[in-house]
Amino acid sequence: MSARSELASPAVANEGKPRVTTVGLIMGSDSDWPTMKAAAEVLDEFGVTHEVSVVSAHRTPVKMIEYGRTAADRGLQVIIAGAGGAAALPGMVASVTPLPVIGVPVPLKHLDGMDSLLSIVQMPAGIPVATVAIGNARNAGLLAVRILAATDAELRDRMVAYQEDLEKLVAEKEAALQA
Ligand code: RP5
Repeated sequence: MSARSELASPAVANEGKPRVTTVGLIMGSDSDWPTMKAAAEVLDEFGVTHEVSVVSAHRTPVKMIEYGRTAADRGLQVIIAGAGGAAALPGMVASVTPLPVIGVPVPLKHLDGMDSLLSIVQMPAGIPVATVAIGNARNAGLLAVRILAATDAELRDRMVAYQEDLEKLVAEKEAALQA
């Protein structure tokens, strides 16, 4: 899906709005970026500021704990965490932050991302991670927007406009089929 695809958000009027970083977008490796950038694109479309970091549960465990422990105090409100394979990052970060964490299973060369999905979704009771479909970082971005929109009327209006655009798109495609 392209950066400005047919499912892209409506033009958002975020000019002049305060720029406060609200979403932390992290991934286990820079190799996850081709998948994870779709989340960043959605946040940009909705005018939601974000920071991007490479934080590995296995290769940089101390950095990961530090990131999770300080995230809320630094002003973040939602964390999107993508990882592949033995994808411990979303769950481990969720264990050290009170913030909502959205997990993105990144598909690797083997197992079609099922390993990533199961590693992220099978959390023990008490530590939730909202897991999106394999490779669907766009939905992770949209879910982050919805979480923020629960307490932000303007963002909610943008989400409603986006959903209306989706409905229109489906109607247009249906009309094209029937033409
Ligand atoms: C995971 O290992 C990362 O999230 C990535 O999906 C995977 C492979 O990392 P690289 O070997 O490409 O750096 O921790």
